[in-house]
Amino acid sequence: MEKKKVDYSVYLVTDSRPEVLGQRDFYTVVEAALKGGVTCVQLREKTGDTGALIQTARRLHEITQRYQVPLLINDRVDVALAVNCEGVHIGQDDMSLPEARRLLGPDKIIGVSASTPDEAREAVKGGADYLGIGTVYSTQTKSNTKHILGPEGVRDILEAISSFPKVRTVCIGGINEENAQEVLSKSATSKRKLDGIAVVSAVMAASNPLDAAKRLASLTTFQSSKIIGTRAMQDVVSSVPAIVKAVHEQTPLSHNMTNLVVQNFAANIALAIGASPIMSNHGDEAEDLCKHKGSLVINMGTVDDKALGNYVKALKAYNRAGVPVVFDPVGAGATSVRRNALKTLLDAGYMDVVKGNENEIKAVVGDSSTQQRGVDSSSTLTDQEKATMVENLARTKETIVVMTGVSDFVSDGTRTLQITNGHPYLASITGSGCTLGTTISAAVAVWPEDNLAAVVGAILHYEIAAEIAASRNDVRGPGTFIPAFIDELYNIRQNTSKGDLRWLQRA
Ligand code: 3NM
Ligand code: MG
Repeated sequence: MEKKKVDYSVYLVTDSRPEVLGQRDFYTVVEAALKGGVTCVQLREKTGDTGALIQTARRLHEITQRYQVPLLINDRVDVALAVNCEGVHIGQDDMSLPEARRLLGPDKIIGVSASTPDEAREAVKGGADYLGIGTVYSTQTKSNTKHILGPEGVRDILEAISSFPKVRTVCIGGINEENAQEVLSKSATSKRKLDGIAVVSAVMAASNPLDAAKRLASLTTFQSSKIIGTRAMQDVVSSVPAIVKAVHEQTPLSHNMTNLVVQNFAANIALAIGASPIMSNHGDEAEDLCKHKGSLVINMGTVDDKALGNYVKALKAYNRAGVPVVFDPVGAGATSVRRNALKTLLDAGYMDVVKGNENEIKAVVGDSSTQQRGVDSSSTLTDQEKATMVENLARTKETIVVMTGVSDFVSDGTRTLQITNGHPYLASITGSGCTLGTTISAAVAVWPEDNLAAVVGAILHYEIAAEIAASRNDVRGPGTFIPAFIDELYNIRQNTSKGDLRWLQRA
């Protein structure tokens, strides 16, 4: 069993005391939990003779091995050595980490309890394989618990170890089916989330340990991000016609500080959806422009020092006026110039919407694991990872985050949606990402009551227009697609204002 590959998602800590176990057989309960989907077992016995403990550990190890699940022994390095199981878990008052490591060698798993950021950092620096972070909620199971951390306290600890990506983490203390998902999502930072939950009573005291383990396993596979259900999606989509119509009727100003490549195209797209475009790159003009009903798009696609100064000026003016800003960090991870521009802009003010492709959003998160070649998009993340990333970023920046791609992911930190509309031609023309930013800017300008719905409305208007255009007989490729796309953006807006919503059936 390779220790790097251990799954910590549902970590069972055993307890054989009658007040937890009742009349039931210890081994039967643990085996039921393994059948239900427990991924890691810790034998925790605080009393009893060493000989008996070794016997229990040996018998338990035979069971866990059948399920290919690691067995760790609480506190007792000697017992772990005697039965040659996968490792130990040590508390702050137990044998020290260096001593345990010396006895067990590099291949055994050593987990350490941490209840403060300092304890966590020290354990990680000392080579702990995972941390048991607790106590999350008050619990009857352990008497000498220290701080009650809550999800926020767990989050502070995850934050403290954010520069140590290899150490795994579980939380412990009062975790059950009701609060597991909340703890996982509220403790997550943009850089990392818990690898699992550790429970005693939620499984050991459950009337049906197999089902209890199964339900916990199903909660943790979704981890922190849950793509919202159809019901909530319908609620968001139900306001889309009103949003498209509001742009048409209110003609919001879409102030674009955008790159040289797409200025003309973006202005045409803005006109097609019913917005009023102004392409102004002079920072001092923002002071006047932000007085109108509208919003600002900052697109750093052809950034230079002068442009950056202008973006900062405009961002501050719009922030002062409380008027929305849409940020498009084009090519953000590609060069050091762009990474610096990104940092300058993020530090300079607040963005209501951050929209980018996978590499750009990774750059905003601060993940430099993939070097972006240019402004084109590529993908290494699964849908679930994308959903988690946008949700975490949206929550920490208190903004709406859009990650575009074959599927788009949109989140406000609580509601996370996947949108699968669009057409491959959008990837074959220049400026399709940039002009989506323009479309979003018009929608957020007219729909302050729900920025997430505004962004979803803009994406659906834009991507469904692309689908309809691409299916037209006169469209034979990306070139003929462009004018047809502008037509269909215009047609959707006109139809919606007349109450014809057939286009939205494609959502
Ligand atoms: N360690 P339950 S809390 C074994 O805070 C243990 O380090 C804790 O039991 C810590 O899941 C705890 O029944 C008991 O609340 C957790
Ligand atoms: Mg201990």
